[in-house]
Amino acid sequence: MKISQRLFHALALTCALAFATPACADEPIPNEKIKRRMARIAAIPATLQNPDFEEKSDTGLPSGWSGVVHAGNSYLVERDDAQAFSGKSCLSIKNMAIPEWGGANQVFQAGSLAGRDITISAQIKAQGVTANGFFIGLKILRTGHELGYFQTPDGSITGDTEWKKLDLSTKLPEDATHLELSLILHGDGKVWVDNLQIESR
Ligand SMILES: [Ca+2]
Repeated sequence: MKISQRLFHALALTCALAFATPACADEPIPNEKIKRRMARIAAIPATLQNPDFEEKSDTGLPSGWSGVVHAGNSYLVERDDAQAFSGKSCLSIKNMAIPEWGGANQVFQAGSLAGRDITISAQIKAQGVTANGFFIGLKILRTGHELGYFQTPDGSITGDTEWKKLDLSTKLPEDATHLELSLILHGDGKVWVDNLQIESR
């Protein structure tokens, strides 16, 4: 596993455990804690939300998406109304001169995708992007336990590019319950992301 993959993998695992940490066998858990944990799991959407980034939230992010950054204000992650590939809006991720990675992610239920071959694709535009560049990451979960992690190769999107399709294919295990999809810029520069799609067969 490369360094960038290890760094991001550590963060992604932390995010996963935040929504469904397994109970310790010898440690009683207060009812309120269990209720909060169950409420977090119940709130996870059934399908990928806002894949074309058209809907905006109060935070400036596209609704349904959360910002994830390596440190502080190192990356500006927001909905962009000026550069859409499809519709009127897209997601933009801009480095603010502080390393080293940032972007957006979303957890949703695996549902009918479990056990199937899937391909996740997105359109990406880049400006001044340095290595390792932009990647799509996918973590496969079974309610708090990680079953696998995949991402597009380092160097797939660097430099300056017009809209270009990037995709990630894998077979999901039958017992997958949730998926965590991440759109991450690891390096300097700015990317725009749009027209995210998940195909299954
Ligand atoms: Ca769009």
